[in-house]
Amino acid sequence: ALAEQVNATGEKLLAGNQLATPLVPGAVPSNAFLPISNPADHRQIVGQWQPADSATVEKAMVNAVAAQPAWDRTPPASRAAILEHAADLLEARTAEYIALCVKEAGKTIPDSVAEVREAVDFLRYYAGQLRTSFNPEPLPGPTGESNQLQLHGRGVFVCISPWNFPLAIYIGQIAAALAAGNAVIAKPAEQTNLVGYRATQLLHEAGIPAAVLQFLPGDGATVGAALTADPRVAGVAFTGSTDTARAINRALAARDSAIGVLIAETGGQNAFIADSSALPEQLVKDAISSAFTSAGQRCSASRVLFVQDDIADKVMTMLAGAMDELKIGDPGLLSTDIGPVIDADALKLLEDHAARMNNEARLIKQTECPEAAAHGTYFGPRAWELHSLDQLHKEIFGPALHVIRWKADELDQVIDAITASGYGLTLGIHSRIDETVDRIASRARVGNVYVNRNQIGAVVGVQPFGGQGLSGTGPKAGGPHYLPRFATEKAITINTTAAGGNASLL
Ligand code: UN1
Repeated sequence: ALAEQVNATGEKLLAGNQLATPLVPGAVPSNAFLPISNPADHRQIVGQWQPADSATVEKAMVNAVAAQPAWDRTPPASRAAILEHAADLLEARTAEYIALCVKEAGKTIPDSVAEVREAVDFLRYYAGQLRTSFNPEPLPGPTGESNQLQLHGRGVFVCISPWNFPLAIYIGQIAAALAAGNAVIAKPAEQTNLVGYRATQLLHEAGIPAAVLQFLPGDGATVGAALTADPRVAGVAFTGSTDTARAINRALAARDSAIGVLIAETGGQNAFIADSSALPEQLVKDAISSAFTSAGQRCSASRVLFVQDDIADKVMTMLAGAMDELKIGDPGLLSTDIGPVIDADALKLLEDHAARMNNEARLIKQTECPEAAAHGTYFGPRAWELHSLDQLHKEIFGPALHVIRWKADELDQVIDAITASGYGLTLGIHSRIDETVDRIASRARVGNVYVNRNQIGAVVGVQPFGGQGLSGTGPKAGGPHYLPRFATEKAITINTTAAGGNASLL
């Protein structure tokens, strides 16, 4: 029933020629229209979008600067109530947002359901934290003096979000930035402007003032670069590639203005380590789900499975068998396990990687795509056996798994090789030996460790998500330290004696 509802909503969407335009009060609309195509079938046009021009970027900045102080003075409980209202609206319109994620981002229905769930969770989590932790806190001090610690928005925050979680991460970043009292300018990935546009409208409907949250679609080189170079920007929340995070960091640092804050969640070269005590059936099931769910387009996904040599042949045979069972196809069908990758550029990177791997490594399995996939950007899941992690360079973003064997006395070397990659996002461990689990978990320099389960799908408030090193700056999204990073602290001290005029704070 859900699939039918989603597909009916999706058909209506396609028929309605959806349009995503900048949401910037007072801006003059441009005449440029760019098509949005369905990754599962690029002949299908889902809608159109209008990139923001430089006059619109400037207008957004002026609006945001003017609107932020009043938003910051809005009591935390009132800001929280708006975010909670947005969560209710989103839940009530789940089918519409699932359809958008399926049609614009090529996400499967289960992935899209999880996406809406996570967005709702982010709204409620930050709203809850706002209610409990953002009220002025009285501090101790000598008699005749009153001290108070307050949290305020930093000013204008820019949120730059990825296409792989077009709703959850888009809303998660914005919800935190707004909760803390900032005005927000949101620039989603170009591939998923429609989801961003509709989510922004929903937040406005819930009560966020139009100038406090503005939607600014555009490409990274023009809109993104103009925003991050602007001295009026207090901070940037970014999820995407490590290279782009570096460029943003440089742009913020180069400004002749206040030192900007960067909260970045970037890539991973995530490993899964299994020793000979692992249960092969469970290991293969968890490795498949970690490597191939969402067509492997998660920064949390498994890229390298390190398996102890005693069980390696058995695991690889089982892996090949299980990969044969994967259903690749239309993300709008509930039976589909793996949908398309996002676009032709992503597919090209994967195909180039596959060509190199076919030369340098042993192909364990290539799952074939059905004929119907010819019009979409599909990449059949693949697994190769490598002899060293050095054979992988940058993050590979798609359904590609690499297997490396290790011998009993090589465990520390395996962990050190993972650390040497520089990335530090997720790590999976499959072992029934407590000492081994402990040794790996304590030595590894990563943000999220998952033991005897899959290594994706962090739940807001349960598994705060984010990494270290090349994988990001922290703090972890959906954890207690994320929201405070969007705020600045102000301590107020008042002389309350008669000499101070008996002043007090409201
Ligand atoms: C990302 O892929 O950009 O745990 C990060 C997970 C997700 C990953 C999101 N929270 O699988």
